[in-house]
Amino acid sequence: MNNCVLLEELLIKKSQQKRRTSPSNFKVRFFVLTKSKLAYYEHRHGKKKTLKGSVELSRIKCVEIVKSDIIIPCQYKYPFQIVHDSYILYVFAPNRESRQRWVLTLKEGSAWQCQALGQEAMGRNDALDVRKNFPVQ
Ligand code: 4IP
Repeated sequence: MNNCVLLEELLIKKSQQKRRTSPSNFKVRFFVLTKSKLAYYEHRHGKKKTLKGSVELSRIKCVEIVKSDIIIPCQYKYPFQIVHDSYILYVFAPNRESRQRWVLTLKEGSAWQCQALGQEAMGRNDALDVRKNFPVQ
């Protein structure tokens, strides 16, 4: 049940820079959202996709659309951010509708997970704080 796919699409992600020496780069990844996690894969036509990373929905603190005045340095121009653990995953959708779908479904999914695990769901104030503290680059 938790493995059933809610959304899947090719999107672009920015490296999360988990280490001080991590590069800042952008990769096209195949994103798959289920009721329990968001996973992203390297996707090459005709080849088996390789898992590159995943985030448990219960670890997500905030999901928000990102507003930016600067030029977006990748092909997809509709960014949103997923704040989890102590990282921010910036993801770029190809159009406004796609971004809206991902943001809403991720918000719902993480709220379900938090409820299921008896945790406090992410609140509106978290989102506002995060946007203040992590302006878009
Ligand atoms: C990698 O750069 C990729 O962008 C990784 O993304 C990213 O991991 C790494 O960030 C970054 O160092 P190189 O391929 O040039 O090594 P992906 O996993 O999609 O390939 P994240 O964590 O963003 O998935 P760090 O911070 O994990 O090093």
